[in-house]
Amino acid sequence: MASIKELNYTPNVLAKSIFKRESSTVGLMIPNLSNPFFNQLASSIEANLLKRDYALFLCNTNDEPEKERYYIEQLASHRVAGIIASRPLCSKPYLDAKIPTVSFENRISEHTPSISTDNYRGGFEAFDRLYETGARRILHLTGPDIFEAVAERRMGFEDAAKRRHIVPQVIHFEQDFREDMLSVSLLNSIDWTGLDAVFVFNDIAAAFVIRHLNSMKIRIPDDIQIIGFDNSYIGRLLFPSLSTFEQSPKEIGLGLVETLLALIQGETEIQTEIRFKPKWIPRESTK
Ligand code: XLF
Repeated sequence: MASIKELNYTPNVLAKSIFKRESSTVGLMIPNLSNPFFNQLASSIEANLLKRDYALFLCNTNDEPEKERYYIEQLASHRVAGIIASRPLCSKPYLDAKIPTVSFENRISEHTPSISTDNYRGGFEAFDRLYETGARRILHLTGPDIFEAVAERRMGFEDAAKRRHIVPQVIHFEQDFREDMLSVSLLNSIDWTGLDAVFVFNDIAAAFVIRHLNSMKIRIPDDIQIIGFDNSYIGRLLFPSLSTFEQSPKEIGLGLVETLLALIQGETEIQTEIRFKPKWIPRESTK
């Protein structure tokens, strides 16, 4: 102990991990750092890992499979103990790397544990809630279908509409929200005057819609009601504040970390699909 103090010794974690063939670092793939939901999810995962003495290697994949493949190689060469892949867009590279992995949303394989929200149910309920307030001309602004959660929200929404004999309008954003979308906007091409309500695939995209409607002096919720998805903190900062469905980063982050650590420890009885219930959060943007 005296020598450790005197020499100001710190262990060489890298050397130790080469010797043990594994480190106490976990790789976290985040698909979009501009989206507040993913900030909150990353914070929750980091806090849960820290409590268990694991450090984080953060990889911003930008929803690009190329970057994802690059990071999988990096993580493998750093001998990470495991990977948490959010919204992964490739699967073979994860399976080839043979590192314990869990995903948030998009499934990597039927054996790779995955955690998500019951998105179908959220989409279904979003339609019903709007319908019950009298809205009939309803638009769904959805995202790319390669995001499984988003496709499920759309399917739930469309099935609920079909049950009421309504054909909703559906418009696709080509990607999750990015800052460059502020300049060239798909929103300019939509005829908002013919609508009673909009269900937007996530809160950050809904924030973008609220900003646009405010600039056009369209009153929310009197002229158009809006529902988002996530319950990320941005919904409370907006005016009017956003009604939404909550998927809890706390619950999801804890679930991802516990499942990954169980995998790392070699447990065999691991649930491969965990779904959390979305929770309705009514605020000012709906009636
Ligand atoms: O992938 C979906 C789309 O966006 C994810 O759950 C999110 O709602 C996060 O904002």
